[in-house]
Amino acid sequence: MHIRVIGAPIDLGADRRGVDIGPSAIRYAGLHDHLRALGHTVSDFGNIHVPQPESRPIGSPKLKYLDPIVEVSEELANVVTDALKSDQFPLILGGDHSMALGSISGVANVHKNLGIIWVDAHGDFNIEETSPSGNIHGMILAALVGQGNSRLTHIGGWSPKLNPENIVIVGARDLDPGEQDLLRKHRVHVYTMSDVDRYGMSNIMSQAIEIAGRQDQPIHLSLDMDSLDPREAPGVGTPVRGGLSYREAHLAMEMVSDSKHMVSMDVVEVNSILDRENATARLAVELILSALGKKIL
Ligand code: HAR
Ligand code: MN
Ligand code: MN
Ligand code: MN
Repeated sequence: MHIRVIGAPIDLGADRRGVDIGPSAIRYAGLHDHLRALGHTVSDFGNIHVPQPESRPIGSPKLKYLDPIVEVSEELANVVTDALKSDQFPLILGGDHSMALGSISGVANVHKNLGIIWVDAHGDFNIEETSPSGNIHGMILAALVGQGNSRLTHIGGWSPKLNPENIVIVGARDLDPGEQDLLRKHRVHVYTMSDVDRYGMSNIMSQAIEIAGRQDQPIHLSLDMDSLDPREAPGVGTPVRGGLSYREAHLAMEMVSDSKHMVSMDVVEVNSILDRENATARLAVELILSALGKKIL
């Protein structure tokens, strides 16, 4: 496979600085060499341009940095669409999870019935009215199904990008009250950590792939590193205890790889200021490799 690495050093969607270093930290952990050792060809677009938060007004406290986030999303969507049209696999490195608005909008330009596997401690299904923080990284999935502020929902001039019934969230353990109502109302499939405990990751991922990939639908995988337990992934902006174990996360990636449905992937929320000796970025590389075909034997 030809993998197109795209850096999206965006930290406008969250409150804590440090995720803007994420793309460099993941590259520095040896991403390209490891991907080539797996047999892939790799090219690197570099990073898309993201304005520094200090250089732009924050705007409404209910939708912080809306203007620059929309600008960055438009650009990222175009870069991702171009990669897919050139038969390349887009691997987008964040940045906070607001970057998935651009990446998934770009994939949806090419794949009309797109399934999503969203591995995350959070639902990222808030709208302005339900968000406790005004941070746009917590609103991305809602925006992609057409809910919330129209500038977020209409990247590329159209909406909705996703059918909520094609979305599966895995690893959830921190959902806001209004967000829970929205997830139920839109019938998003949510597998909580409690579900992972009860049924095991193997069963959960079989179901997730069956839902997101039904009728041979392509799947976009969005991996938020805060899905992992903070003991494994300390370098994230919003750690939540009780997350995925090292092996659970690898198994999830391996099963997505084996499904052969994945057409694009993003890896987000690596916060290098909070990380310890690049451990979270190194783990991100390991998980990317499992998602892209690495086998133990
Ligand atoms: N749900 C909270 C909010 O909307 C926290 C969201 C934190 N999100 C992430 N991405 N780190 O998953 O503000
Ligand atoms: Mn997230
Ligand atoms: Mn998260
Ligand atoms: Mn199939």
